[in-house]
Amino acid sequence: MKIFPQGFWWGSATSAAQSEGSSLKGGKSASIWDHWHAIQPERFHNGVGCADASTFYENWRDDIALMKELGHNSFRTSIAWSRLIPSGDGEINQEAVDFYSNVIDELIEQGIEPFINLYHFDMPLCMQEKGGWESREVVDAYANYAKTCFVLFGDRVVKWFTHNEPIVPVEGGYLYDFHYPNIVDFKRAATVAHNTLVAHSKAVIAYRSLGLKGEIGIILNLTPSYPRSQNQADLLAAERADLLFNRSFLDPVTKGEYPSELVTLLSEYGQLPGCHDGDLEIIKAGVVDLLGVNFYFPRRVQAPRYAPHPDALFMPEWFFEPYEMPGRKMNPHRGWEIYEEAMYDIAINLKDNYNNIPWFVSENGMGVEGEEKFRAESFQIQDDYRIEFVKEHLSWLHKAIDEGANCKGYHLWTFIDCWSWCNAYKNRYGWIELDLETQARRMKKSGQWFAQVSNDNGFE
Ligand code: BGP
Repeated sequence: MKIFPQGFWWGSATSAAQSEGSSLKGGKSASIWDHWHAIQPERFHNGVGCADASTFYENWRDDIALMKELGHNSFRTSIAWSRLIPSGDGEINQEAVDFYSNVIDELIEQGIEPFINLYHFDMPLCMQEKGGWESREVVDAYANYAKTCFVLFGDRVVKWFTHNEPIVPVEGGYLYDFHYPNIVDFKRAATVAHNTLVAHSKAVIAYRSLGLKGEIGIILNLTPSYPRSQNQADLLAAERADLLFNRSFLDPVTKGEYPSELVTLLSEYGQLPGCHDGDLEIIKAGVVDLLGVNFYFPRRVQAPRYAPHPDALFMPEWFFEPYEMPGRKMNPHRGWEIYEEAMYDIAINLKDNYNNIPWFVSENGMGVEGEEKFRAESFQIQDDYRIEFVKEHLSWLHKAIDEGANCKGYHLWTFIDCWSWCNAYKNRYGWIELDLETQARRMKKSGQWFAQVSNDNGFE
């Protein structure tokens, strides 16, 4: 048996926009996702937006009962800023307070600890119209919103997270065109990243100023960068990818400052973000108590083969190129590489280079397109591939914990098949299947397996 430390967190994660639905009901204002879908539905898989998602806004009580059946002792979701404070900064929506309060109370009642995240890609449209993360007014509005959440729910919620994968809106919205506002401009992207970090730190400062008994952290997607070879040029490419995509957030939130190599690199290319006096002190105060790590697939890189075109836009890919390792193991249903050992590498990196900070796996999972083809006669989805995927990742995690890694738990992405941004319902990830027509929920084979694992606090 591989047994995990006592009190290990077993659960799953989702986010407000991806699960609640009722996206323009209950007093909620539009987020950038509602808006983008309204103006460009063709950017979404099958044209599906987040209006209904998995109807958690109506079905939360039954869904929490299912979480209990799955053996969850913890569960992460987020609060939608545009639901709680529809004008972004100002009046609180009482219906939203009641909704989140009820969800939190019911989770606690069922023995499931709520982990609450404040921002999961879902900028209120009215705040985006003021400039989104490029605007310091929006940064301050976010800090007020965060404080409001702590005051309203901080008596019961003791695990808070300021952002989920903050680099993704930077990449999607300001570099690679897969989030609204579809800007491609490195310097603006760097400003968005910097301001997000300032917003994070202001929320941490606000939380600590209230003297509540709880922990505050952030959730980062840490994607280890593996070089094609040990050649100096490949090693440098991997180092740069790591610097830009992992350490840009990981270092400030754990050590209170940007890596000096990153500052040197960006200033060399004239790409440093707009920074205000006092920002670096604010960032120093944003060191977290707890880190969530999302991991899906590794990043393999090689040294770039070509010099950038003199007129090309400055991009991270000036420093590395993706590398497809021959023989790599694939999840053919999503097109992502599977590399379970990365779990161990992440854990050991945090132990050796980040002061063994307390952390947990806040997302890991296997997306499958066309999952209905795995339905058995019994009607249940026979997702043995997902069981295998989770088991292998957990095995590497277990080994790292044995060697002293400070990992506190494992949350799958996700509890129930959910709407996922531009991919909508293309890739299914849940322990529980969602029938899009009827909204019926049905436990997959992996859900039953996970209930056993969580009950036994380990597996064979
Ligand atoms: C993560 C996000 C989640 C979720 C997941 C699956 O990076 O934090 O919000 O969307 O990716 O993504 P996809 O459906 O594109 O496979």
